[in-house]
Parts: sequence; structure tokens; C-alpha cells
Amino acid sequence: MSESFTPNPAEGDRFTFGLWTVGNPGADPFGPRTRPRISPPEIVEGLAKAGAWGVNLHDNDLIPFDASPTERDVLVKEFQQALDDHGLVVPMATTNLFSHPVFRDGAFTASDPKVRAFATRKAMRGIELGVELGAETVVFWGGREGVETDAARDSRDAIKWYRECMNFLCGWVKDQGWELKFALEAKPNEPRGDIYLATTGHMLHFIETLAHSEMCGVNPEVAHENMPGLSMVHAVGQAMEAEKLFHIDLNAQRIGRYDQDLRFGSEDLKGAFFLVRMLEGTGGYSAYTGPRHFDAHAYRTEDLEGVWDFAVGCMRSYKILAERAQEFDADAEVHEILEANHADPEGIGPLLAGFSSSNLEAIEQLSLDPDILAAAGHRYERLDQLAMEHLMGARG
Ligand code: DIG
Ligand code: MN
Ligand code: MN
Repeated sequence: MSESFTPNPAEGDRFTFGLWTVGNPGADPFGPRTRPRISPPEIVEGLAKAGAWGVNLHDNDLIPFDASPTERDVLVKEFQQALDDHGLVVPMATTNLFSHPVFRDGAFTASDPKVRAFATRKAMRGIELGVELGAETVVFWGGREGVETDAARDSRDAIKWYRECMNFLCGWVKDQGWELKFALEAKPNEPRGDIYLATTGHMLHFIETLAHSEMCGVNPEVAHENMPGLSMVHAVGQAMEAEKLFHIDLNAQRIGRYDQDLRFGSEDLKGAFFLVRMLEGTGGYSAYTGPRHFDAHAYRTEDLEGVWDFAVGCMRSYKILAERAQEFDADAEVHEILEANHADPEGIGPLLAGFSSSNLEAIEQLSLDPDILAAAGHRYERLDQLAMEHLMGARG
């Protein structure tokens, strides 16, 4: 394999994986696990060897739901030792608010306030664990926040309860004096028939209704935007434009299917190319500075060797796409076509940048012939062909 695409934290690569990703033993709703389970310390060692920079976790990826405080402390100590031995960090932590049956009617949106209180308390313990391990970002994925029938509750109550729990947790974190970022992750369905706040766009609006919106952003996932056929590039673009891209879940997905969480770049390669281009900032905007997190898992067919093939493949594909994006944005013909399309020799753009009587008069006075404007070509066929040829390695 080409050495230039080997992931290397020492060269600035910031790739992370969750314990639940490479630790996924291959079980699915139709069959048991197909691989041996590997322990968190073994996962840390394997990720370090693969070239990852960090590892993320749900509380119960490390600590069983019913573990005693003593058992918890032993597991955390062993995990911390593995992190120290192999030089991995924990940038993000999250809480499992979806596996135990107590959450079967939701966590923060459960109709029973005792369940909402239990979920909030469990989230506080999960955040404490994350802080203990050095995490600076806390992801919230509301896997059970939804319904199979809207007879269960009015969705306005659900949104209100979601907001109450988020506001409570933001207030608690600030009361602890911690500087943490909350990253909310959307998904349209599965495991619930419909999940509230179904897309990154829904989440961006919801965040603006929170009491401490400044500490809250989003954690968009490729598969979750693509499942309903939406563009991950546009979800991430809106999040970055709002300065709310606090974390990201990279994987791959075929539209219209269950959440596949496939190896990054292994489906919709063009979408992955434009996503990496946006994250790397090669097209002119500033780059995303957070971890490149792969929330994905190996095919059920794979043995443990295949799991590490999967992990290396995620990182290599990201690095290859980053190089292709750099080449695309350095291509003189690409610049020529984009500059021709964005040209503004008469300085009309700024007239729309803010209402004023002078801008109004100038806009009204403009000579704008729609037929002439309509006749202009854009050479997007050539531009997209250039993107595809860079993507396919046919234009060095
Ligand atoms: C699923 O896409 C979710 C959970 O795995 C986890 O809560 C979150 C963290 O990235 N992604
Ligand atoms: Mn997913
Ligand atoms: Mn995810």
C-alpha cells in the first residue's frame, strides 16, 4: 500500500473511532455475533497500531449498566492505562440512552417523568466519565427519542421535554465549571419508527431554542442524512456556516436502507469527496478543526483481521480523498470555470448585502434582461467531469 496514505497522528491526522465500532462483534437483528468480543484495552491497542489518534465511548461500552462503583473504577483504571500505554486520547464521550428497556419509550422525551429523570442522571454520570478521561465534546444521539404511533404523545410535549433535559444538563455542566461542547446527533428513524429532530437541520433549529445554545452544536452522520436521501455535504455546510459543527460521524450508506454504518467512502464516493473537500477547506472556506470520527463497523462477514482492514480503510480513503480535493482546488481549469461563474465586474453582489435606500435605488435602476441572463452557460458539465477525473485519479 502507498505509504503516503498511511494514517499518522504524528503528522497531524486526527482520526478517531468509537469503542462500539471496531468492537462491534457482528450481531444483527437476524443473527448472533460472528466475531470474538475484544476488550476496550485491546481496542485501544489495535486502534493505535492502525494509526488512529483517539477513541470515543458510550458509558456502557466500558462500564456495564449494573456495574458497582468499585467495578467501574477498576475498568476505568485499566482503560486509562491502555490509553497511556498506546498514546491514544478520548476527545468525545457519549451516554447510552437507548439499550436498556427503561428507555423503550424514550429517554429525554419519555412520557414518564421518572424515566426522563433517570436518563438525565445517567447522562450526568456519562459526562463525568468523559471528563475523567479528558473528553471535551459530549455527543447526544437520541436513538429512542421517538414513537411508533403519534397517539403516544404530542410531539410538542416531546420537544419541550427534550429541551428541559438539555437545558438541565447544560446548567449542570456550567455549575461544575467545565468547558464542554454538546454535539447533538440527528437520525430520522431506527430503532424508533420516527425519531424526533430527524435531521441536522432540525437539530440546528432546536439548538437555537436552548437556554445555553452557545455550548451546543451538531454531530452530523453521513448515514443518518443519506438514509432519507438528503445531502450530508449540505447538512455539514449549514452547520459550518452556523459555526455549529462540533463533531462529525463519518461512514457510508446507500439511500433508502436501514442505517448501514459502512466503511467511510465505500458508497457514494462523490459525496464523500465533496464532504472531505468541505472539511479540509481546500475550496477556500476554513477547515473543520475537530476529530475525523468514524462511526462505522466492519461487515458481519469479517473476522478480526477484517475489522482492522475496515479501520485502516476508513482512514486511508479519507486521506486519499483529501489529496484528490487538494488537487481539484489547485487545478487552473477549475479556478477558471468557478471564477467565470462568480464574476461580478459591476459590483452588484454587495448591493444585496444589506438594505439601504441607496442600494434599493441601485437595484431598481439595474438593467437586467432575463433572456440574456438565461442564455448564459455555466460549464458545470466540464467542472464536474474535472472533479470526477480528479476523484478517479485520471487527472494528476
Ligand atoms: C449512532 O450513530 C450514534 C451512537 O453510536 C452514538 O451515540 C453516536 C456517537 O457518535 N452515534
Ligand atoms: Mn449510524
Ligand atoms: Mn453516529
